[in-house]
Amino acid sequence: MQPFTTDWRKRWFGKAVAVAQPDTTEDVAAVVRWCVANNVPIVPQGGNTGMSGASVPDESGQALVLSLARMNRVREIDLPNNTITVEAGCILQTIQELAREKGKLFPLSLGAEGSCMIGGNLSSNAGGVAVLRYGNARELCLGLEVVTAQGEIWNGLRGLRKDNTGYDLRDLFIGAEGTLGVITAATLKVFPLPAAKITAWAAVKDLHEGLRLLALAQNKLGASLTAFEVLTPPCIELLGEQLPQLRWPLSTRDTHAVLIELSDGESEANGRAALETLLESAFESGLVTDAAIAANLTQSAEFWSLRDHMTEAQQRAGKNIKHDIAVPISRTADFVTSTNAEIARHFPGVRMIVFGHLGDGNLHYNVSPPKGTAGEDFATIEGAINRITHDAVHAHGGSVSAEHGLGVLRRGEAARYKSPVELNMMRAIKQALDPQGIMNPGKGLPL
Ligand code: FAD
Ligand code: 2HG
Ligand code: ZN
Repeated sequence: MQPFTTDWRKRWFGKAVAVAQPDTTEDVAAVVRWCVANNVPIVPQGGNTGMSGASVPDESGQALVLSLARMNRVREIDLPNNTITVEAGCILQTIQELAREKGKLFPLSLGAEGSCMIGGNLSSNAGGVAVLRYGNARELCLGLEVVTAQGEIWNGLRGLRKDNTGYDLRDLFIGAEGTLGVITAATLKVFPLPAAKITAWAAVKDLHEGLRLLALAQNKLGASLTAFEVLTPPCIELLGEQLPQLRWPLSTRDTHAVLIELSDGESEANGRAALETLLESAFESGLVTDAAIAANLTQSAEFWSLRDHMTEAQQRAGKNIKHDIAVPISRTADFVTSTNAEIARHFPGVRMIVFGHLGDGNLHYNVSPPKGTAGEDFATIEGAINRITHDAVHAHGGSVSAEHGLGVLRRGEAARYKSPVELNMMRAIKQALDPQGIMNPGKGLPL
């Protein structure tokens, strides 16, 4: 059972009464009805790659893990409707490949795509690196099939882009972290496959300049701009230390670096010309000090690999404190400058490993121990660092959980900044849909 009771970060070690792996919706419903009758809490689980401890049971050993891994069939491909309907246990990468085989793009893309599952992506409303252009998991889903907390089956697998027939139940289950019901299948949007994707790294002086480059890129590239990711200088230093085999393509490591990806519907040449024009203009105005455009797909994969290895580089450097924050894009640079200074004042020497989805205003505002130490004292300072960070996020009009969900990690922090009105409405929803409190207790907002 151990792989089902321990999370990906090896931070939470739970116990379960059993692990169930049903392979049909009817069997999921039967398992849920058995849990209702016997008052056994249910922890739905997909790929178990979540970062907030939402997908594993607590230490009581009373909950049942409901793994959707065996529900991995493709139900329908409707190309004229630009939709595919798949079961919750389909691995994200398999869905991307399926879409590609059909000449389409399923754009949800994140580091765990080889093992996370679409039910988990939807339940945590995953983001990733293509949100800027295509939106997060919520925006890619048109319909759901759900087993309710009473063990009934709701077939809401509608492939409609317009449907105003009542409250949007689908959107309640998306991002609910398994606290309202079990997603068993989903109808997903697919898009035209771009003719080419071109990738570049560009060096900018600081995050303010990064934001000016984002505005320029949006103006010049419009909808072709698909990713705009940032690494701050300590991230690049950390990559060099921990993963020296990864080649850094810019002349200096002492820089902020932006990874830009452009998708072109027409041709490689067209896309390349557009990206070159953007970078030329950024050079001329002094915005960009150095840049490298990937010459081919292999090099593009190398560029992405640097970005994708940030989590691993941090793991190798010892204990770390993660913050998955969002602020309005316009306020990201101010937030980082002032909060870095505040943390440095209280905890001199800690390394601010700030990176992520600048184009969405979502940064992984992570903290690693001072160079040469392994962060033995991190458990004792985590609360104080969280307080500084999340108070600053709140003061900047932001969110303490942008894409990783609340799980057990952020439930208290999120509740701290919610108004009683908002919490009461959410409490009413939880009570209406899961009156017995059987679905993933102890995860998400404490309602
Ligand atoms: P799990 O971890 O199994 O579950 C996540 C939540 O969903 C839990 O609350 C669980 O109870 C619930 N759940 C799972 N399946 C169901 C279901 N069928 N019905 C109801 N509830 C369900 N996340 C991002 O958003 N963006 C990133 O860029 C990103 N990068 C990552 C990189 C790495 C290397 C790793 C390890 C993780 C990353 N993540 C990222 C976090 C994580 O991969 C995603 O949140 C992913 O969407 C979780 O999917 P999963 O199948 O592993 O879900
Ligand atoms: C990413 O964007 C993921 O790479 C993981 O969301 C972030 O490791 C992290 O903190
Ligand atoms: Zn992320």
